[in-house]
Amino acid sequence: MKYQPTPDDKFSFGLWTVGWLGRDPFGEATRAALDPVQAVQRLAELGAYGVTFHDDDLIPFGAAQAEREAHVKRFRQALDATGMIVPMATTNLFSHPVFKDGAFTANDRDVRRYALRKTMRNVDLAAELGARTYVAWGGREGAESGAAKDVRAALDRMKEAFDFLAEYVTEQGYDLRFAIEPKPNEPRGDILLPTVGHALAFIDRLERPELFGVNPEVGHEQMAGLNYPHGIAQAMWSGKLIHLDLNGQSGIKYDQDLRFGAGDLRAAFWTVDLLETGGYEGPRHFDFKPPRTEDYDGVWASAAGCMRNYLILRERAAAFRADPAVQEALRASRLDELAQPTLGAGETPAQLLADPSAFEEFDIDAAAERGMAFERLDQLAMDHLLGA
Ligand SMILES: [Mn+2]
Repeated sequence: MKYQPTPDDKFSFGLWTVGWLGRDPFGEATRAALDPVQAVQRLAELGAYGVTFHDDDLIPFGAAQAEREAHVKRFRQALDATGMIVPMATTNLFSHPVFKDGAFTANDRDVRRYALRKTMRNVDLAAELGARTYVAWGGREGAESGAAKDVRAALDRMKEAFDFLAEYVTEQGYDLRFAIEPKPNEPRGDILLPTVGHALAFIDRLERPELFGVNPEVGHEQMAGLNYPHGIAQAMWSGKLIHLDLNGQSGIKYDQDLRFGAGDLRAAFWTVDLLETGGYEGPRHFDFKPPRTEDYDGVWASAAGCMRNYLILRERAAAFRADPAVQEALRASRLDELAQPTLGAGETPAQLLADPSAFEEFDIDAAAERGMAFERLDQLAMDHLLGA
């Protein structure tokens, strides 16, 4: 069947995505709770290869040890029965009221110490279940007002937490890297590490940067008005795209978490084109929320739609790249020239200064008159995307 996902496609979903009950700031839940075991079974049937979780998605907050073990055992049995894997896990450091001022950067030191313990405990479980990536979304790390958060001190505390956790996984011998997930706002008025760029710069200041990458989410970058494919391209260029959250968003507004392909379809096309041609080998992870208008039939239709849209876009992007007219248009737009170094091998400043063709004899007017032919190239992309 066309566009039927298989485990080779590496599609994964968070338990909290299909398990979202539809509770929002203005309304109560519209769906009954979903058993994580059922989520694993249905996602496997739909063609996913992996499932991811926050600690509290799997084990209710505050569960006693015996209850905790029973939940993990049932989950593990469901994984074994379906062949599903856990590529990633993460910590819920935002739902409980104790985290109202953040976790790693809460002003209260005891809350910060508790947040580290809660994270270490789930890092242990993540390693036990074979996860290779540990996502850190600091949803409550931020502020609504100016003096409430000393941002430089908070970044010191954030660095302290990540350096400590990196030390912990190293000491334990876990094969696990951390992926920092940026978001500009919501639920805090302003969140620390708001964009991919902020996160990349932060990682450079850590003691073990090699253990860190980013987990960019489509909607989060678009909430900041940014170009998602450009953001993940820079993360790839930095060797830091180790995981990602695919979903849909329509412009700068609240975090919509639409299914992948909904919202900005052109950005989705270029995202798939980049992932498929740029050497990304990680999971194609969906972090979306089936709208609260849907019953469970709608939830599974929404999850299936994420994968179907990815596969359609993968086919359309491949057809775009293979089209001789596109290859010709790429040459007309001089993409091959962009791939050439600006300077000759080992060319020195003195040599560039001595090259009259670079300045004295450079025909500025002729160069300024050259069209770039980008519109023809982009229309070919549009034709392929629309199947025209
Ligand atoms: Mn989101």
